[in-house]
Amino acid sequence: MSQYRTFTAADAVEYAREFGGIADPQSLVSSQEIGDGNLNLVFKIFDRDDVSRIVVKQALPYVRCVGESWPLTLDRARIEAEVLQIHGQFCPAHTVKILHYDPALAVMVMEDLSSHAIWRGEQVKGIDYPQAAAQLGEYLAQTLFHTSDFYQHPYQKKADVIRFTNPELCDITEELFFNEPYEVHERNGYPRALESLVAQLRTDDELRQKVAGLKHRFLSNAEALLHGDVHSGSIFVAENSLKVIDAEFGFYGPMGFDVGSALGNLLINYCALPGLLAPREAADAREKRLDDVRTTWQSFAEGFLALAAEKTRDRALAYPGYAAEFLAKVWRDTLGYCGTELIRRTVGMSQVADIKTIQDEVMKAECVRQAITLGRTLILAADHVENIDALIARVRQNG
Ligand code: SR1
Ligand code: MG
Repeated sequence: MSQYRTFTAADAVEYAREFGGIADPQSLVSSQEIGDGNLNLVFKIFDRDDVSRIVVKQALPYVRCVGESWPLTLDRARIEAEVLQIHGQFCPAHTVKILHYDPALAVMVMEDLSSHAIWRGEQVKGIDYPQAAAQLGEYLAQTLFHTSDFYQHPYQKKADVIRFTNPELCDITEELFFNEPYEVHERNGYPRALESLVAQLRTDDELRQKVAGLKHRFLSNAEALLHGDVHSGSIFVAENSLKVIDAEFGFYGPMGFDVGSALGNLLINYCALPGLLAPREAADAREKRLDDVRTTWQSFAEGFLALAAEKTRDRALAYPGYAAEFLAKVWRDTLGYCGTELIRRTVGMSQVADIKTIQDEVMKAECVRQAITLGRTLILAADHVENIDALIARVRQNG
């Protein structure tokens, strides 16, 4: 077992040579630290021709975007690598390939995705990837079905619930999604012009009760091995390709959390587009984003039902009609978690480029207002929005 130390650029090259599985390891000569997320170091490793060949990612023992005052478990690297390996087993086409990992160093080596771009950045620029939503729905269906009680042996499922118990990372989500946006909190950040709207969230009893229910289900519904942080910044896209990365928030939780997080990020982009693009381009891009929302859900739902019909192993859960009934519960959760993602990304700590890139402060406040009101509507109306058409209609009504 190696002892933990924080990697330098040279360490990362050395490590990639040893564990990258490259035929000519000595051709790897340099690296660049490119991590722009909140938590980790990420090194791209280059060969002599300056071609990026492989990625080395290391967890730091604290939250990178805050500093050493917020310590964080290194075990998240094990969770990330093992979740991605399991998701890769069930959905290899859309899961980044983990080539090697070392729990003691909290390091993993993974395939280079330089031929791809981060989906969020592309959405901010108004660049469309018509196949991405169907592929994301496929990833969600495959990973969530195959790790659930529909498919897993009950002993294996229970062992995996223990193996993927992830208290520190779940605690971040529990605070950032379900508590802080509904309190006065030093980590919150939103346009001052929206103070009264945000203050109303704190005193809205019906909303707070719904959020309590969503948090309770997040805490206790061990339905499937979630990615735990499915947002457009954790998804690489290229022409006809989509790869999900960054599963350190993985744990056994409610399926609707992953699906709702995915839809919530698409809808944040929808709300932000008028602040990012000229009016005609923004209108076109908004329609495409709504298509993405529809396609992601449909691809997930159809994929899940097809897998359930064909591959359910549990005799009781295989009873005709049960999978569809369960999917209706996932839909209601999806709407609720989608709403909490919209609110936590605009009121809470984890702001996103879709909003941050908007230059005009008045426009930014208007886009954030839309995201907050849409989030609130979805949380409150989750039990009454019957299907994807009704969701799209609600989004349009919101503005
Ligand atoms: C302190 S971590 C803040 C956020 O960044 C991650 O990507 C997760 O979304 C988390 O909520
Ligand atoms: Mg991440």
